[in-house]
Amino acid sequence: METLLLDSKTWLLVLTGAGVSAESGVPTFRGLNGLWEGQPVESVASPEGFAKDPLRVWRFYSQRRAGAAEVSPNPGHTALVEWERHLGDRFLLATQNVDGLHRRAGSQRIVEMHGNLFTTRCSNVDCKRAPFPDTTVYPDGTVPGCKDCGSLLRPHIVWFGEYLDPVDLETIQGFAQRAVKAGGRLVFLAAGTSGVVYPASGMVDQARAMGGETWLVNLETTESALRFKHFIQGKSGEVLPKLGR
Ligand code: BJW
Repeated sequence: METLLLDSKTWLLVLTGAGVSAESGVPTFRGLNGLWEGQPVESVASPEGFAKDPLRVWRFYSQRRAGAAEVSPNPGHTALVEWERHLGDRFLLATQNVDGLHRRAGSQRIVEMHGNLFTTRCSNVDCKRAPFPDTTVYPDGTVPGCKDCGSLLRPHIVWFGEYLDPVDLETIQGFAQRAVKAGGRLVFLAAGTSGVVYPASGMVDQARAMGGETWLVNLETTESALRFKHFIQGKSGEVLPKLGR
């Protein structure tokens, strides 16, 4: 197996997806054919889905909360924590995962691009209430309300058709720009992601355009694998702990 040099010149930007949590027992998205209760995931992970049936959306997220609370980080998560300790501020983890497992493993230099399953916010954009930690598994048939304005509360998740937080995107872009400016060796590594959801799917092209080295670790060969220079096929929990040197 190829190995990835993590020396004093290396600036490592890692993108993770659902596959990294698969070995912990969290289902992937496209693995379920993008379906939940026989309906497309978009029907519960979109503003339109929430407007139409908030009870159903909270049932989906409450089930996910209950499932994620029961699982633990795996060796793939731990390997990333070790790389972060080794590289310090020359490391950044951008995750599409909302399950919180990277933080539970100990990752600190992390951007949760698609939000966090255990954070709730008010659905009223004019409400001043800030997003807040919330591990509640709401009983079926319940939709929580905002104590400040009475509007419905919603999961703090980036749904289909919603914009990612520009601060998060700037953090990621700023990291890559700092690497180039410092004359470092920019490495972009994606793990456990199908690479179909924008804007995360475009990160490999941006890294390549900036002269970065590109690596993909994935269980299956995906169409997006062609856009990476290095592709290692395997489980992230087995590959990542052996990859860095
Ligand atoms: C293993 C493994 C192991 C298994 N080891 N590997 C048409 C064209 C282009 C773009 C669009 C379009 N129509 C709409 C869009 C935009 C849309 C989009 O990209 N859609 C695509 C589906 C086409 N994107 C958006 O809407 C984003 N916002 C946006 O673009 O704003 C601008 C805009 C505004 C208005 C209109 C249009 C644009 C927001 C995206 C938010 C993503 N949200 C979700 C769901 C909510 C989160 C939640 O509830 O959890 O986030 S989608 C879902 O996919 C989830 C994931 O984070 C995301 C990525 O999936 P991921 O992580 O890659 O998982 P999988 O399952 O796809 O893949 C797992 C992989 O792991 C597989 O390859 C396995 O082989 C592998 N694997 N076990 C290693 N052990």
